[in-house]
Amino acid sequence: MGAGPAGLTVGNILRAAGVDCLVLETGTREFIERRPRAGVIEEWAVRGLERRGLARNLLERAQAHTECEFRFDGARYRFGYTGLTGRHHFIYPQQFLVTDLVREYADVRGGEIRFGVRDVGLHGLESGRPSVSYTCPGSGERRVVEAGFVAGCDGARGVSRAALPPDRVRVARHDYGVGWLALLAEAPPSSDCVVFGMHPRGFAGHMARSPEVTRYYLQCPPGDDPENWPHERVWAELRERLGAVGAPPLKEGRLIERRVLDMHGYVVEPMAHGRLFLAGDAAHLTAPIAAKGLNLALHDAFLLGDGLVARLTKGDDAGLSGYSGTCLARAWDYQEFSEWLAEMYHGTASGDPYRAGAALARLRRLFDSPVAAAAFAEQYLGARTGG
Ligand code: RFL
Repeated sequence: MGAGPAGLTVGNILRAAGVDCLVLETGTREFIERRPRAGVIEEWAVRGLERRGLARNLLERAQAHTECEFRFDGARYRFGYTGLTGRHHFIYPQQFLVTDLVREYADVRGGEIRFGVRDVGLHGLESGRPSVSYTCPGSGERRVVEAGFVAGCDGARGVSRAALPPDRVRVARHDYGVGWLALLAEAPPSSDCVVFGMHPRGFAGHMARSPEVTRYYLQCPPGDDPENWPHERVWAELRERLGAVGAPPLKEGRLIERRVLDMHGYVVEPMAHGRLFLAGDAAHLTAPIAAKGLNLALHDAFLLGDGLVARLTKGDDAGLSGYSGTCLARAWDYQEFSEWLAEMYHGTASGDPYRAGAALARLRRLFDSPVAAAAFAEQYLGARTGG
C-alpha cells in the first residue's frame, strides 16, 4: 500500500525476485512523480539502491555534498564532514527518485500499480490470507485483493497504521513546539552547500535541490498561515536570518511552494502485526530537521523487501521476524539526533536566555572539539551500513 519511496522499493525488490505483487496508491502517477519533498540521501542508502539496480539515474544526476555551513552571531562556520568521515551526501529530489522507481517497477520489471484508489481497507491480518479492499477510480467498483502479506507503506496519512490493534502497539509522539515554513524557490542555490542559520528571530535553512530550484525553511509559530508569508516578507526574513559577514547575497526567485509544517515526530512499536508490516512514514515520522525520513523509509524497504523474498522463495523467516526490532533501532537513533539538532536550531530564538546560551555552546563545541565534530559528522551522515 503506497507508491512512495518505501512501497516502490519493496515492490521493485519483490519483482526482481519474481514475486507477484500489487501496489495500491491513492494519488495519480502524475501527482506522485511531481510531489517535491526530500532531497538529501545518505551514502549507504544510495549504495543499497545501487545494489538492487535502482540508482542508475541517481548516480548520473545527483550532486555530492561534502560540507555544510552554520551561520550564527553574524559569522559563517564551514563544517567539512567528508574530511572527517570519508562519506558524503547525495542531493537528488525525491520526486526524481520516485519517478525512477515507478518506471523500473512498472515499465521494466512488469509490476502492477493501481493509481487513484479510494477507501482502502485491510482485513484478516491475523489470518494466513489477509486482504485489502478498495474502490476503483472512475467506475466506483469495489474490489478485494487477497495476498500473502501486506506492506503498509502508505505514509503519515495512510490507513495501515490504524489497522494495528491499539492494545498491542505503542505510539510515541514528540512535538517540537515550532513550525517551519517550507519553501521552494525557482532560483539557483545561493551556496554550494546546505546552510543553517541560527538567529534570534528564528532558524532558517537553505538546501539545494537542483540547479534551478532551492528549498528554504523559516521557523514560524506552529499553525501559522502561509498567507502571512508573502514574497517580500519571506525574502526579507531569509536575508536577515541567513545574513553573515562575507556571505554572498541570496539568489531570489518565485516561490513555488509555501507550506507550514508543525514539527513533530512519532514512532510506532512494533512495526508489524500478523501479516501486516509497516514501513517508512507509516511507522515513524521524523520532522525534516535532520533530513532523515526518506533515508529511514529506504532502510525499512530494503529489510522488508529482502525479508519477504527470503520467506517466499526459501522459507527463511529470519529477516521478517527481526524486521521490526532492527528498523526501530535505527528509527530511534535518527529521532534522537533530530531532537538534539532541533534544540541547537531553535534554542537561540526560544526567548529563554538559558536555552539560547546552551544552544550556542552546542554549536561552538562543533568547531572547538574534534571529538564533538566527529560525533556530529557521524550522525549527520547517518549509518555506515544498512543498505
Ligand atoms: P510517502 O512518500 O508519504 O508515500 C506514501 C504513499 O502512500 C500513498 N497513500 C496511500 N496509498 C494507498 N492507500 C492509502 N490508504 C494511502 N494513503 C496514502 C500516498 O499518496 C503516498 O504516495 O511515504 P514513504 O514511502 O514512507 O516515504 C517517506 C518520505 O516521503 C519522507 O520521510 C520524506 O519526504 C521526509 N523528508 C525528508 N527526508 C529525508 O530523508 N531527507 C530530506 O531532505 C527530507 N526533506 C521531507 C523533507 C519531508 C517533507 N515534508 C513532507 C514534510 C522535506 C519536506 C518538506
